[in-house]
Amino acid sequence: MTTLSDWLAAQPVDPKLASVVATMAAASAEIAEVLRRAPITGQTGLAGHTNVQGEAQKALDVISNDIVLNHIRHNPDISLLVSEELDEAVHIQNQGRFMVATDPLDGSSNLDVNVTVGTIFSVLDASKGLLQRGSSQLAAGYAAYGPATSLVVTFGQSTTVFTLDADGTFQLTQEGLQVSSSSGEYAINTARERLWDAATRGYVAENVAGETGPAGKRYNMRWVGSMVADIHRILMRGGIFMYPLDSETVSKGGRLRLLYEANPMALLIEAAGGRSTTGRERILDLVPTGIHQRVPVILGSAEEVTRVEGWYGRG
Ligand code: P6P
Repeated sequence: MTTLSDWLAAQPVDPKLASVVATMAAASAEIAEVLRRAPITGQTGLAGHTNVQGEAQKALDVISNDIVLNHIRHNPDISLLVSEELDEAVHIQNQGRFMVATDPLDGSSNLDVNVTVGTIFSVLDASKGLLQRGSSQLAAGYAAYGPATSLVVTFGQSTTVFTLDADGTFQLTQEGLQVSSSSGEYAINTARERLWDAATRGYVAENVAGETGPAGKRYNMRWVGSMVADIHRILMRGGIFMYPLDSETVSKGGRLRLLYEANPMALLIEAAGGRSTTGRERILDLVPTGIHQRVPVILGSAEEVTRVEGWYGRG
């Protein structure tokens, strides 16, 4: 087996950039350990305050953010941190070339029912400012805390999967992921159907119509309610993930955050041959307006995303 550190050493990238991925992997391994025992140690439940999104922070949101911050502070090549759990960007030190944008514990509302959650991260050149297009990302990845802890990373050209071993090292378990177009799985919160626009409604109706409908194949709907879990399934066996604009989210620009959810996931999906869009434009082309900006997110197999765009193109 190849360890993450051996694999990183063999990548044609700046070793300092590789060290940022290693830092986020080490933070994820520590978070995985905390999550595994949280019901025993009593670290579940609310932290008693809200984040910039106005969402009640769970104790583990804050703990995970602190773990990431602690690891980042020990990497001299990281100078800036943007986190869902912090209102403002944090200057770690002046010299480091890299900035990390992270959702330290995405999907944490699932923790109480022991469903997969994750840590999402994006790596950018700190000298180019906080609000860079997703296409400027130098690396992206996530840890999925499920039956196994998976670490999925890209430097933009391919998407690679590692699995956390009992000794705390990540072992290479899959290389060169390709988002399959043959899957008939779509992920969307169908309880919001009454809020959808015509494009979302039209695309989903084609899926529901199954083999005899315009899509010409049978579909299954999967919605975990944890972006990392849904995206990991799509990377591993195809499909499409949708959190589109609807009549409720339109006022905020969307539900999911651009810098530390949509952009890193879009880079991972596109590096695996998939596509990412807001419905009208490529996610990685968006120029952010703020570090906590929300956007519509539609990403997954190229064929499915293209069909969704066709519905948006109908006006
Ligand atoms: P809903 C989790 O809170 C999250 O940010 C994503 O991980 C997930 O995909 C989405 O929200 C779930 O949203 O509306 O189904 O609760």
